[in-house]
Amino acid sequence: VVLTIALLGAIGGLIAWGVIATQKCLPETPQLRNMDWWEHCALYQIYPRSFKDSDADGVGDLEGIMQELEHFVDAGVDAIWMSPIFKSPMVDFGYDISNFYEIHEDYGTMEQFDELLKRAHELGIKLLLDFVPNHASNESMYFIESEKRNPKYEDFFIWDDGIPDPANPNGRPLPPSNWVSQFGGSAWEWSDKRKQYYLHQFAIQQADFNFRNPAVKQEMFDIMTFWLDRGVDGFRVDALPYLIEADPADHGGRYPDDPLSGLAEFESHQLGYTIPLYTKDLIELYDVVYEWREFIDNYNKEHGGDTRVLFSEGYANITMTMLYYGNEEGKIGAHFPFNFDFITDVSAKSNARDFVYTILKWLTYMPYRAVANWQFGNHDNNRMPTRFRHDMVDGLNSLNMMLPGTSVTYQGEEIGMRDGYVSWEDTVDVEACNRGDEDTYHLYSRDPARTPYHWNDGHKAGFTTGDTTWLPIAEDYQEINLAKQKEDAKSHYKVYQRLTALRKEKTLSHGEYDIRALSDSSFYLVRYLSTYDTLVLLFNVGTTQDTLDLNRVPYLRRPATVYVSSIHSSRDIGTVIDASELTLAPGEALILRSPSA
Ligand code: FRU
Ligand code: BDF
Ligand code: MG
Ligand code: MG
Ligand code: CA
Repeated sequence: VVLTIALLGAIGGLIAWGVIATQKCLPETPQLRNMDWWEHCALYQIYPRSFKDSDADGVGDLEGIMQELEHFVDAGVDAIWMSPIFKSPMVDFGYDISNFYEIHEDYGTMEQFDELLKRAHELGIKLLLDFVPNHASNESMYFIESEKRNPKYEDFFIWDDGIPDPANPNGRPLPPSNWVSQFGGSAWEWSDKRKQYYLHQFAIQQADFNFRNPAVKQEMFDIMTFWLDRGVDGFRVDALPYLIEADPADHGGRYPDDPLSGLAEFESHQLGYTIPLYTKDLIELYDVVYEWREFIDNYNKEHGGDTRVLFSEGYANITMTMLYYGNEEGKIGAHFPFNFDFITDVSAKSNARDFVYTILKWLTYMPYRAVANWQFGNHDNNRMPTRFRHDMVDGLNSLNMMLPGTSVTYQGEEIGMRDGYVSWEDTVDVEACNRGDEDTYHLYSRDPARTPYHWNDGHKAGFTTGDTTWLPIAEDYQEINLAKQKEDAKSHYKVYQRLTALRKEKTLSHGEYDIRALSDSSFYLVRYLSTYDTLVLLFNVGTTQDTLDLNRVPYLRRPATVYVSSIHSSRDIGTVIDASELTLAPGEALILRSPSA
């Protein structure tokens, strides 16, 4: 029974599967299966520090999110995941957790959290937390006790004596291996207290847990149980490729060096100097993910109610990414791994063929009956309109919402927020500070994607009533803000609202897809389902106008009508498209509705 439930939970809408049965004589309405909430929701990432500040300290907080919950109803968002809100010294703005069971004081109290969750649920919105299992702050009780060799915590982290230094036999040993941290510098840090090195794949203050210790694994179950018992709908699970490193037992008793990349531009302390063979994507980490899935499926079974989910995070090649879904032996992992292909594989330089290829890559490699997901940004990457072009915002949001599976929006994408300018003096991101200097920090900084949300054109963009903010407000807030976009006749936000409404149609939740480049500049995405309207996205991702031959678009019956268009399009909602020739301006996107083919 457990297995059946697990299987049912894992499977989702590879689209044909949405249709349980079609009658032999069309056009009769197909019988459609029920979808679980997470299989086709509009998911939204909140970066809590920058969403809304309620107490004028310049830092966003839970009360602020609570005040603005209606925004999600208005925008048509079904579910939210929040970057970490737990107690933290904020070296990596919450990804360095010192107490996994407490709310950070700048963000609020446990009572406020409970209230936020309750109100979100009253509004029909699911709320997911960010679960950060790879590491804990060096100020966590776990680390403090481990450093003291308290037997209960002694092996909670990856400790090693290091290698005797031939040049200095009585001095501090050399680091155990050449491993490089994600934020630059050696991944090993010396502890004077314990006279050993500990591993940190991220900042020095983020010590890597030892996942070969059963007590660590148990602690992770306890943390998840704690929040599930409070009622959360699941977790986004952080930094999974780094969960487990090579075991010295398999390498003659010492930590093996990662091979060198051979790239001359990197020095030994720089990320890129090595190839992460022993530090990333280790096959054993997937077993941990599969155990978590079993755990959450059991939790669902025991407690009933709506399905709680795991969405996994990690940048890896397609094969290692797909293993998060599960493996061919029938193990099941995350409900889905986040799809970062629109972030890593395409940019302003990409043409229509690159887009189609990137989309089909995910859909091709995805296991049978798995659920896809799409996103263009997050707190770690430059914002979507900056990475692509400003005139592509509506087309990219359309693509996100029209593809099969779940759409993921990063805070601000619904209004087309761009990167904010953050000077070196104002820079606070540990990655930028550690890897860069005054001249190079912009190559690494994640601050531009984390500047506060633009609510309106007033004081501090409506983010705070205080005089300072933890990161500057982006300079373009008077042009780009929610209040203005609600008033303007045409706006990114209004397009976004129409897109989330459109997602409710069965063609998008249950329909098949067809996608193809029409030229280097333009491609079509067709969604179709017997007896339901056909929906067609036409998108010119190029920088010159492009004339399309609509006879080449399958299932598109003309005349068709424009359901939504990019704000700079000359075709308004309701425009009838009859001719076979259609010219799209640079960046222009149209969604056409036509009767079922
Ligand atoms: C990756 C990330 C980063 C954070 C790191 C370590 O997406 O979430 O934001 O710095 O993992 O937790
Ligand atoms: C892995 C990674 C980056 C991300 C951030 C944290 O290197 O997850 O992709 O941009 O710097 O580390
Ligand atoms: Mg505040
Ligand atoms: Mg405060
Ligand atoms: Ca690790």
